[in-house]
Amino acid sequence: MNHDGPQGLAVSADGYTLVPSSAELTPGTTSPLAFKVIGKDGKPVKSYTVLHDKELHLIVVRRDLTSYQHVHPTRAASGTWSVPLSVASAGVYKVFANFQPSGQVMPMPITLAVDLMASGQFTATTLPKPALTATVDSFMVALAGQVVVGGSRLTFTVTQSGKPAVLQPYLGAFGHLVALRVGDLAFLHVHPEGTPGHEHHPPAGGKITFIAPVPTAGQYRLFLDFKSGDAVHTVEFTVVAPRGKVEPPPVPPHH
Ligand SMILES: [Cu+2]
Repeated sequence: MNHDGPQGLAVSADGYTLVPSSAELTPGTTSPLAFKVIGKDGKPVKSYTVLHDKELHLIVVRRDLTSYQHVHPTRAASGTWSVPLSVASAGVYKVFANFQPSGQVMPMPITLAVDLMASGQFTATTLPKPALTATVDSFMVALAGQVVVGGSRLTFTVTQSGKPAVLQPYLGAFGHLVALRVGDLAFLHVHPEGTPGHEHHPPAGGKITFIAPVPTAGQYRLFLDFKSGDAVHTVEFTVVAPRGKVEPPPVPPHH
């Protein structure tokens, strides 16, 4: 599997399978979501490498790219993960588990995903148009940098009442960015610029920069988690990676 490309399109990959204990969610209630990651030996995986302070990151989003949640389940000794989860409305929810099992030949994070169904009247939300600013809670966030195929340098500037926001470290970084491709919800693991673990000082001017390796032209929905005022906030952007702006690298001649 090409780990640089999009992930999260399969429930089973690289010998690992995501197995939820139920395929259903009940809208309007908080109930435990339980699941296992089954390994190559057919048993639940019990040994993980910590990524961004956690053994496993769980992203939940409705298929129309609304209702985004990024939560951290706890693991029982048996290998079963669980997290209290509440979804407000009916619809099909895609659940991504992002983790790195210990002992892989080539240690790489893996993202598996499964659809869970919340029964009831479903009204799809239209994706917001591309925009370079977005608001969440009392924050305004401006996005600078063009999303391009191959690699994009994106800088988010977080302000509050017109002044740079005071950002606090959250899970070993000052921001966490997930990009989902519109159409198939392919999951892009986006790394913050700089060396993780060395970001001890808040970034100047409320700025957070990421390198986003967008694999194809098309629309993406970006979800940026940041911490300020002792609370985690998630701001969302629709962006377009244009076609043909960046030439693919030349194919080396064969001898
Ligand atoms: Cu996480």
